[in-house]
This record gives sequence, C-alpha cells and structure tokens, in this order.
Amino acid sequence: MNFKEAIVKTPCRNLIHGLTTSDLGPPVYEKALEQHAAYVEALQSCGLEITIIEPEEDFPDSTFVEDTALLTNKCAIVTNPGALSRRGEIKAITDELINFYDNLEYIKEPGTIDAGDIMMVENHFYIGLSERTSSSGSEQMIKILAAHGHSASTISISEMLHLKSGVASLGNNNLLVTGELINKPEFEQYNKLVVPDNEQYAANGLFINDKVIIAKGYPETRSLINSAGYDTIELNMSEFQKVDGGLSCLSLRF
Ligand code: CIR
Repeated sequence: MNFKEAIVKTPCRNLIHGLTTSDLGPPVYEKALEQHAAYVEALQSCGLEITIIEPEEDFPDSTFVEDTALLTNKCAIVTNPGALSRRGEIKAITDELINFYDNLEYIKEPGTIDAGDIMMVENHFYIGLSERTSSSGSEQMIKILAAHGHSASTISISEMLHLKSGVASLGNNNLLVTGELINKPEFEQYNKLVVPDNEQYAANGLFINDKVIIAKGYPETRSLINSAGYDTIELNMSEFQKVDGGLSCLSLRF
C-alpha cells in the first residue's frame, strides 16, 4: 500500500514518565522534541501529508500513536490499549480519525490490543499476542478485518514488547526480522533480512513509499537493507528508545 497521510502527536513533557523496561534513564524532553520534528520531516520527504495532534500531558506515552488505531485502505479500527495508563489516548485519536474515515470500528473490553502488535503485509495482517494484546482483542480485530476483506492471523511473542519491535515488512516479500521472530514458521515464506542481536532495536524500521527509515547507529542493519536495494533514511531515536518506543510507534500511516 502506498501511503499518503500520517498522523503524529507531539510528545508531552510527561514523556519522561512513560512506561519503560529499559535502563537508559528518562528521555530529555527538548531532545525528544527535536527528534520528533526530524521524524516529521523524514515522513514529509517520503511524500506524506502530516497531521500533528497537540501534546496531552495526561498521557505520558501518547506520542506513540501507532498503538491506538489500525488504519487500512478500507477501514479504521480504534484499539483498546493494553496498558491501563494508555486507555484514554484513544479519545484524541478518534477525534482526528473521524476527519479521514466515514465509519470507525472499535476493539471493546475485555479485549485489548496495541496496534504496535500488528504488521500489515499486503492484504494480510499479522497480530502478535503479547502482554498488551489479548486473544479476545485479536479475535475482535480478525473479525473486523475480515468484514472489510482483509485476512489476519496471530503469532505469539514472549520476549518483545510488541510484534513490530522485532519485525518490519519492507514489501517485495522482504522482512526485516530479529530475535525470537527469526524462526517463526509464520514467516517461513519470506525473504528475511536478519538483524543481528546487538542491533535488535533497528528491526523496527519503516518502509514508506520505497524508502526505509531506520534508527541511527545500526550500521550492519543499514548495509543489510542497502544491499537489498533500498535507500535508507537514518534518524536519531535515542530519547524514544528510553521509553521503549521505536520508529513505527510514532505515527499512523495510511
Ligand atoms: C509503552 O510501553 O506503551 C510505551 N512506552 C512505548 C510504546 C511503543 N509502541 C510501539 O512499539 N508500537
């Protein structure tokens, strides 16, 4: 799918209190703002129109908009995020999505989904069953997607926060993949670009309109992607990494 639009949300000051499993220390807010602005520019350079939502201090993790909705060329599904502190993020996203989609679908209690657990490959959606995404959430998602002509299936993950923490579709049957996901039978049919263990963070790349955006500082992954014939754009993601965020989490692309 060629993307035309992206929705992002400016990080709030409370980003320093975002959920995290890392021991990298709290993000520096001003740096996060700079990195976010560079991210927006990179999306623009890939040809996307960007809608920027105002920051919201009540939700420290709300810059990670990807988790709050799944957008396809046929439908928009607002999620019920797995972390309690993130549930309220869907209000602002819903208010924005109604400007782009006629009908919104919703994942309902008790189901939970973070859309960072969902990877689109052509017309198929892989849904990671993680600590954030429950079976009930994924069953609802699969039904909604099927009603709109999309197929979907689940993959269990145990070591990563989200499915897309460890895999990204680069189109042309290529997957950028790392860690526990490398040998998943579900990904057998793909040509795998395997991200080495010491560069795992770089597996969360973004394939947008023929370019691949990757985190800066991961030379092996960059040359792997370049050797496969893609141009890369590198972005410093240090402040978002401190709160477990990656490139894909920072936008909703459609
Ligand atoms: C969280 O734990 O929810 C945030 N600190 C990071 C969310 C990252 N989102 C993503 O990978 N899609």
